[in-house]
Amino acid sequence: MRLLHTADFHAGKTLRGFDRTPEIRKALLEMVDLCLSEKVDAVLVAGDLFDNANPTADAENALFEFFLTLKEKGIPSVSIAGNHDSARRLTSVSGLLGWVGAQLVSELNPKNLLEAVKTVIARDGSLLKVAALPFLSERRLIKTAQLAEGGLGDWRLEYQFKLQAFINRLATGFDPSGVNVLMMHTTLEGAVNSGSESHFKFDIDNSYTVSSAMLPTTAQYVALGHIHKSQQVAQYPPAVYSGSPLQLDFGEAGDRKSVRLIDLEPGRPAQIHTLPLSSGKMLRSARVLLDDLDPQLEALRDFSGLLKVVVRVPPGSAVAGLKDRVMSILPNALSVELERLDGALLLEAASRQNLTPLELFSRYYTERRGELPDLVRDAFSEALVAVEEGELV
Ligand SMILES: [Mn+2]
Repeated sequence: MRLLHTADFHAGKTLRGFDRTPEIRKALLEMVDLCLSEKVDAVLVAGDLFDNANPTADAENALFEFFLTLKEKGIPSVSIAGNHDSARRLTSVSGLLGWVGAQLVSELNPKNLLEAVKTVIARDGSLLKVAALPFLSERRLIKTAQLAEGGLGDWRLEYQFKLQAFINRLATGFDPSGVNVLMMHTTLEGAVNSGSESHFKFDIDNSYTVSSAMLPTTAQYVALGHIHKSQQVAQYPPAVYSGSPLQLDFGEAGDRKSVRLIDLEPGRPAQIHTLPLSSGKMLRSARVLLDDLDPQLEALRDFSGLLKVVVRVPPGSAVAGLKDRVMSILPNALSVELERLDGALLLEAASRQNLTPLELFSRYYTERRGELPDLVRDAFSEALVAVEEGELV
């Protein structure tokens, strides 16, 4: 059996007001083509189908078109909700999607956790079991745990132990006569984030991380989502981030995007291959000096992707109209930032129109404290989902 593993579509994503959904749609159709040329038997999507809790109609259209096209080709799929998704919103369409062979687990049923172990008859007719664990915030996890039937463990223990109990319970739904896979949207310890400057490893004491020691050895493959950089984090069982299908943020500039193909037989080790994707635009951050600006901008004209331009200006320089000047030479510059040569950021009182709440927060954070760390970004996104779902007042 051959599986295709992908994650982190972020349909509905805008970058500094620029809608990435057309690129996401293309990337999803590119994946369907790969499914056909590579004879894929089932697809796994490890969360963050959408970029936010209230995705645009175009974003929904792109995602549903993906599932419908897979259905036409006879390829079943299993997806989970990620931290950017509204679990409740996905739950509202999961019944319908199930009718086109796209199984979706967005929330755990505390009365029957094994509902999250999906049985798939793959295109080649063989049996696949997917233990599909959606993203669980600490808040949601505690709520589910409190409601769950007894005997799962001590809920006073920390997040990891609670999650471990869920993983163990789901693993009891595996079937040794078939192929068994665990899918999660989480941070596995040892994962490396995107962003060339910050090759930092996640803190072990971050309660949202999962240790590879928690992964069941009965899983033949662990399909991960959440980290956008493609990487294999653990060997036994193999735990892999497929990464996002396109460079979603300037922190991912330069990342090569791909999907994983996994060849699996019951009871046998996985054979894992990486296949590149080419649909998304390239992102690039460029630093230029105010002195001698135009030749430096001209040199960037060959770049056909999306640009972030940081202009370094000596203290006291006049910067009025600078942004327009950059944009007139480089219409593909989504963002023009000014940075004084002493390192301080000079933010223009630029238009806040078309910026998402996350972009506004990111700008606010950058202005006050510097580069927005991914962990803070995720915490903000999660809080935003909770507010939009009316869980926090
Ligand atoms: Mn994501």
